[in-house]
Amino acid sequence: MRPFRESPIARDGKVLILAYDHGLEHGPVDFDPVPETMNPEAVWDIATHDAVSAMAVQKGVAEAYYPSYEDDVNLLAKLNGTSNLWMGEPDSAVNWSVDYANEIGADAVGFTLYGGSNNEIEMAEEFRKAQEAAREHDLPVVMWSYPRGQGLKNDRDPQTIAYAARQALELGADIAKVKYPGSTEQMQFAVDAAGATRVVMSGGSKTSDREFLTQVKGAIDAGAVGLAVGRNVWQRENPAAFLDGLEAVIYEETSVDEALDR
Ligand code: FBP
Repeated sequence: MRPFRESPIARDGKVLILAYDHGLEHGPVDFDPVPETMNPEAVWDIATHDAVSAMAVQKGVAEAYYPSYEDDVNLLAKLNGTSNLWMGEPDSAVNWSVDYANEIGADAVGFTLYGGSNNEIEMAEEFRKAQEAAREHDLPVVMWSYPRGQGLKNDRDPQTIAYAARQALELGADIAKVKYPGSTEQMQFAVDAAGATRVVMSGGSKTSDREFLTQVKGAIDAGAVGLAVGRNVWQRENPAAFLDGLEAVIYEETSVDEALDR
């Protein structure tokens, strides 16, 4: 396997994935705070910021818009996804193949695993197919490792998040995208559990600039290689200014105060 620093979705060994699959996962409600974000072009434009090392989208958004952005943005093909209209046990349909993502020009693939769901076994088998196909195309694999489902009481429990990070290693992901457990120490436990698999923090619903940058700083200090974020960037009135701050914390490892001054 090639060294992570040379990964097509990393910059100097760090990662900032801009996620924009919310139209499927949550529905148009996520675009309400900044109505222009309903138009995918508005978010592809945000992804041209230097801080963004890849943009994660579903197949339809890649097919329709990536050709206009392929010179400026790295594509992370989010292979599976479910709508919020689905009321069953957590599950995620595989919406495109790795071969097709590769044909469109993907630089990496992403896949959700709901560990603990009654559908975990099928999801892990689908992940196996995608992971092995990605290896054939030399595409890095990012696992959205989100324990959830009937039996799960608290998906923020540090043990659960470390388990999610470990699942990503055990199943062969290059990067595990996990929720921030709440402190640097707890995140470090997840990073340790992930071993050779790199860890990125998952964004979550929008918080204040300082609160979010503090979490990101906590993750970086814990050894995470970066962030996969959606709403905390494009639900802001000035996403480019906030990306300047994230760039400082992730790539230059500045303090939060310094990043807020950018
Ligand atoms: P956010 O930073 O907006 O949370 O986006 C990250 C992400 O994983 C998206 O890729 C996805 O659409 C969303 O979160 C799923 O959120 P959840 O399933 O936790 O509601």
